[in-house]
Amino acid sequence: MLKIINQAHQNPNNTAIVSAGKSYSYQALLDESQAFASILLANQADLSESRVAFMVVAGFDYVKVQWGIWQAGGIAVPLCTTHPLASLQYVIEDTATEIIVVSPEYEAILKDLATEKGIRLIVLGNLPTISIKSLPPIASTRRAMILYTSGTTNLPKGVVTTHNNLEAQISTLVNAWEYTPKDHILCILPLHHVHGIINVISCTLWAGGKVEFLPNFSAEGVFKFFSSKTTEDENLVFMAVPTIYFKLIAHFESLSNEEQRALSKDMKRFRLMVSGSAALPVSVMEKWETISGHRLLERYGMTEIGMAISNPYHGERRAGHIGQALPGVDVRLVDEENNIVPKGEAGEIQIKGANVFQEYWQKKEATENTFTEDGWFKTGDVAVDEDGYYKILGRSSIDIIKSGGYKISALEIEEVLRTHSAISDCSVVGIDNEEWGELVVAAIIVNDSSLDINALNTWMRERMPSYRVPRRYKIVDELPRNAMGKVTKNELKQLF
Ligand code: MCA
Ligand code: AMP
Repeated sequence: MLKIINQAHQNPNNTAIVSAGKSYSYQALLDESQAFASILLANQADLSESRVAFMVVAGFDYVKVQWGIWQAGGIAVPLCTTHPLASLQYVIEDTATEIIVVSPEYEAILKDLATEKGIRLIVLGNLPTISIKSLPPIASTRRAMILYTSGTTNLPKGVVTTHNNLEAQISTLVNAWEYTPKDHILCILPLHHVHGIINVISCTLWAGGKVEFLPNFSAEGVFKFFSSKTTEDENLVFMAVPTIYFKLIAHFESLSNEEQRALSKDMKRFRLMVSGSAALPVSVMEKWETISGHRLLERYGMTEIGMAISNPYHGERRAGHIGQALPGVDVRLVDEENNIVPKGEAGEIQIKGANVFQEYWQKKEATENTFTEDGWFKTGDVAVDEDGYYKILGRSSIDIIKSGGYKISALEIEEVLRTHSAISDCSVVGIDNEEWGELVVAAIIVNDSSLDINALNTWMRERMPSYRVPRRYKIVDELPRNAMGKVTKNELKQLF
C-alpha cells in the first residue's frame, strides 16, 4: 500500500481536512478517495500510469481526487485553477492526458477541449454511486505526479516524480520540522506546485494533522484564521512565499494598534512559520519577527527535488541564508567543470538523493542535460557555504525569473510577444522588487506606433498565466547587444 495511504490508517478518526466550512476525517478521505479510484478505473483493473489531469478547487475534493488517482495507478497532473485555456491545453496535450477531472465550476473551461480530443471528462458533484473495486497494487517505483516548471527552454517542462521520490520528500521534512498529529496548517498556496502539495498538504496528512483550506490567498482570510484558533492543544503551522509575508505585513500595518496587539498575541501561539520558494528579504524576516514573534524558518527547494536545504527547526535560523542539507539529501557546490569549489567560494548547487525526480516528461535530452555524468542534479542556483550555512547568491541563467514565488522563463514570454503582429523584437528581464522578488518587464521594438499597451496586456493574459505577463513595457528603438549580437540583459535592466 502507498505509504501516505498507510499513514492515514493510523489516525482514522482525526480530522484530516477542513474546507468550505466542513470537516472530514481520515476515514472519510480513505473511503471517498477509494470510491473515486473505482470511478476512475471503470472497467480497468489498473490505470497503469495513465495521466489524469485535474482542475479542482482547493479543499477536500482536491485531496480525494489526488489520492484516488494514485490508488487507481494513474499519474496525477494538477492543473492551475487560474490559468488561461492555452496554458491548460499545453499541459493536457504535453502529458497526453487520458482523463480530465474538474470541479463543476471549471467544467465550462475544459468541456470542449475534452470533447474535441476524445478525453474522458469527470465532473465532480454529481458522480454515480458505484461499487468499490479492489484497487491495484502500486509499486513505489511507479510515476506518481507531473508538475510543470519553467526553465531555460522556452516552454515549461513536466517534472515526473515517482512515489518513492514523493515519500522521500515528505518523510524527510516530517522528521526535520517535527510535524505531528496535533498540527493544524492553513493552506492558501496554489496546488500545482510542490510548496502547497508536498510541504503543506502531504507532510501534514502524513503526520496525521489537519489541513484547513482557504480557496485562495487574502491577507484578511489569513489573519482571520490566525485569530480564530484558540484551542490550546493544537500546533498551528503556516507556510508561504516571501511575497505573501510582505502582503501580510502591509495589511497588518494598516490595522489599529488594538487589532495589531491582539493578532501578535495570537500569532505567538504558532508552532512553526516557514518561508520559501524565493529569497526571503532580511527586512521581511525582521519585520515579521517583530509583529509575530516568529523567526521564519527559511528553506530551499525546487520542483525537481522537493526540499533540499533548510534552516534548522531547533537552532539558529540565520537571516539571508537557506541553512544546511536536509537528512538524506546530498548537496555539493561545484564550478563549471563540476569540480567541488573550495569552502567559502561560490558554486552551483547540485543535489543527489531519493528526493530527486525521475525525468522530464518525454524529454530525454533535457533530462540527460540536467544531470552530471555521475548523477548529480544541476539546480542552476549559485550559492556559497558561509560558516556552515548555505547562502544563495543568484542563478546561473538570467533568463529565469522568480516572481511571487513562481518560476518564470523570460524566453517563453519573449516567444509569445514576438508572435504579436505589432512587435518586431523584444527582450524580457526580471528587475528587483521588494514585494514580488522580481518583477517581469519587457523592452519591445514596435512596428506599429498605435500599439495599445492595455490591449497588449489583455492579449498576453489570454496566452499565459497572469503572473508571467510583463508588468511594464518599454518601447525602444533597439535592444542593447554585445559583440556577438546577444542581448545584454543586465544593461537592459538599467532601462527600467
Ligand atoms: C499577480 N500580480 C502580480 C504578480 N502576480 N503583479 C506583479 N508580479 C506578479 N508576480 C498582480 C495581478 O496581476 C493582480 O493585479 C494582483 O497582483 C492580484 O492578483 P492575484 O493573482 O489575485 O494575486 P494574489 O492572489 O495576491 O497572488 C499573489 C500570491 C501568488 C498569493 C503571492 O502569486 C501565489 O500564490 N504565489 C505562490 C506561488 C507558489 O506557491 N510557488 C511555489 C512554487 P491586477 O488586479 O492589476 O490584475 S516553487 C516550489 O514549489 C518550490 C519547490 C519551492 O521551493 O517551494
Ligand atoms: P520551482 O522551479 O518553482 O520549483 O522553483 C525553484 C527555484 O526557486 C529554485 O531553483 C530557486 O531558484 C528558488 N528558491 C526556492 N527557495 C528559495 C530560497 N529560500 N531562496 C532563494 N531561492 C529559492
